[in-house]
Amino acid sequence: MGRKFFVGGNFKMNGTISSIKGIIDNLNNAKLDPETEVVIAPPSAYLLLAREHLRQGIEVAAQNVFDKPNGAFTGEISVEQLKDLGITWTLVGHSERRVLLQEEDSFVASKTKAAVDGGLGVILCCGESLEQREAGKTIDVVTSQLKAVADKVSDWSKIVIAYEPIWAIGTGKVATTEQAQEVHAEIREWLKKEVSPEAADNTRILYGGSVSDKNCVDLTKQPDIDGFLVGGASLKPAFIDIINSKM
Ligand code: G2H
Repeated sequence: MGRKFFVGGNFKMNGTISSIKGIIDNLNNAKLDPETEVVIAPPSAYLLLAREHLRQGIEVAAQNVFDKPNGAFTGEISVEQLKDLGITWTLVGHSERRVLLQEEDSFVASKTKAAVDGGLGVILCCGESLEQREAGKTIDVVTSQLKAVADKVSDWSKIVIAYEPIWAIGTGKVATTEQAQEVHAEIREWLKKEVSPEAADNTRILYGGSVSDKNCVDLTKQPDIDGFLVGGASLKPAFIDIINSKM
């Protein structure tokens, strides 16, 4: 079976009750490609609202989760609490958290393990800075971020990888289709060697970083690009066109 195309919308710290309801109404009323899996990730305060208003068949993701089951962890949300809200996915390791909140690879891996063990799907983000790319370290950086997870997690069936070069995030500077494909192919090769041939065949690898309705169609034609993690454009009506970019 082929890998099902996957489009995630990462709202980041954007939106209000009214604007998020508007995005959801738009999704509920749109004709979406049935061959594409769609997941939206609103800020945590709006997860329940999103789940309650969104039609069945579109899933909701948290933007983050904690690696402990419960207790004195002010400000954090557990896997069980997300499941209690009907949330089936979580993002983990977004570069904005890795950079701004100094989340280390081992912490990202620990959260991935907690989420997978608890039965959540994980959109595991990885990617290099411009400085690392220019130093020729892209593959080393990305594979070491992934290796930290592989050291703790052996079942990758609930993990979707999102390759998001930091220099392309929110900058309007999208990676070229060749740059993205090259890294995606290397990630798949790494999965084959370090996890399993089955994980290499089945794991979806998304591209993220300034994806828009203008650049998405070319990216879909690359053999190792299995979907997108969309930030800014997921807040706009163009998100529907990105979801339907394979049609
Ligand atoms: C990368 C992406 C979504 P944007 O962060 O995760 O955001 O599409 O705004 O670059």
